[in-house]
Amino acid sequence: MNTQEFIALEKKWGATNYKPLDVVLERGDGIWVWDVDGNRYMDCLSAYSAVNQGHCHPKILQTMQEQAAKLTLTSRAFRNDQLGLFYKELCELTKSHIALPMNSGAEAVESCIKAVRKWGYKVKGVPEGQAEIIVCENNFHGRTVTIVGFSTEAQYRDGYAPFTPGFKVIPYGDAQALEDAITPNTVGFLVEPIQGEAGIIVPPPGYLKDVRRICTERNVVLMTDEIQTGLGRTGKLLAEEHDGVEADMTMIGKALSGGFYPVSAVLSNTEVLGVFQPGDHGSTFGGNPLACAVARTALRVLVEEGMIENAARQGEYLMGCLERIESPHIKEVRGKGLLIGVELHPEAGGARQYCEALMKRGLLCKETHQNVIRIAPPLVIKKDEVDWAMEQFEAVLA
Ligand code: IF1
Repeated sequence: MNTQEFIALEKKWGATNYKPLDVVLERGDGIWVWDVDGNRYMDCLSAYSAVNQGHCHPKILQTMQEQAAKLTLTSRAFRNDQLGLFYKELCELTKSHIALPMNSGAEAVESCIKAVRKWGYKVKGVPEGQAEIIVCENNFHGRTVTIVGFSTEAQYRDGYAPFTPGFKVIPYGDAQALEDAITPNTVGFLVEPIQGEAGIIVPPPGYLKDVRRICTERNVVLMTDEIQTGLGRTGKLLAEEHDGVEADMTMIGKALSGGFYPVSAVLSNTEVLGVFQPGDHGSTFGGNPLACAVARTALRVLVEEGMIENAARQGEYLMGCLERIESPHIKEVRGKGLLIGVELHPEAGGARQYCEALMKRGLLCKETHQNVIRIAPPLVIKKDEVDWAMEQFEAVLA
């Protein structure tokens, strides 16, 4: 079958909750993917930062094959020989006290919300049912009803009410707004170190440091959503490190498995996540041996193969190249490491058409909202590959 035949199948049988580019991929290797017609593309989305290690990383593949042939799922009714090692290696790498294993990013966020509410009632002494969590405008934390309930993006909320109460929205990047919004019932502040879906919005320098201070002073749990910014994407293991900040709870996902399997986790100090007693929370697949084995190798290659440092180096180089492109369409280039957004002027006619033009030149990017082209290649990209990508970008944008 060719591209059009695959597209026809999707149109005939599938829900239409996405509008993908009309490219049908069948193979990936490192930063490259190939479509069913044999065309090669550089993946500059990395599955929304889930393939930081590059497509089909051979070592993660080998682990997956070996573990899949041994034991894939036990449920948490019994123990397995991968979970304890996963906990230890993950917590030591991220300087966390304890971790909770889940599957999707949204589940990690929901788990955080449940833990911080319970901490509010059991530890902080907030009256039952009165816990408040503060979030930011233009946040993206997943697609469950509770999470879209505190989204400020109309489309993500439309038609899904009634929503979960107990959330307050403040402007992003404004520490004073956080200070002013905290009440005696505030239990947590949930924030992305860089807002991804909002269009790669980088907060003012020192924002997270200020927020850290305020949360400590007011006994509010600082919860950072690093599901997209974490695991090397911004040139640090966790983006919060750019501000020298350690959150009380951190959510990770996506690249935690290198794109091989849904694996997410909540990282925490003992005080907050320690509120969960047996039976308080759970998941059929959370902490399964296949997920843990894959995640252990995904973390190991991320560190051992210098991907984090490479993201910092190539990201800085890529940003410089983009800033030097003379184009009437480019309004702003922003980001950190290999999480980069190119905002176009509205007159440019929208980012989608540039993504389609880039696709024709062998580069896969995704627009976010109307005018921002997101550039987020796997962290294994080399300088000469950045140069090739910039040639295509320049040809399309200049
Ligand atoms: C889609 C983008 C959207 C996330 C952050 C939690 C989650 C995500 C910071 C939930 C997921 C994905 C979801 C996917 C597109 C993509 C995305 F920002 F990455 F571009 F939507 F905003 N926190 N982001 O970015 O993790 O449950 O998906 O594993 O929903 O269209 P998940």
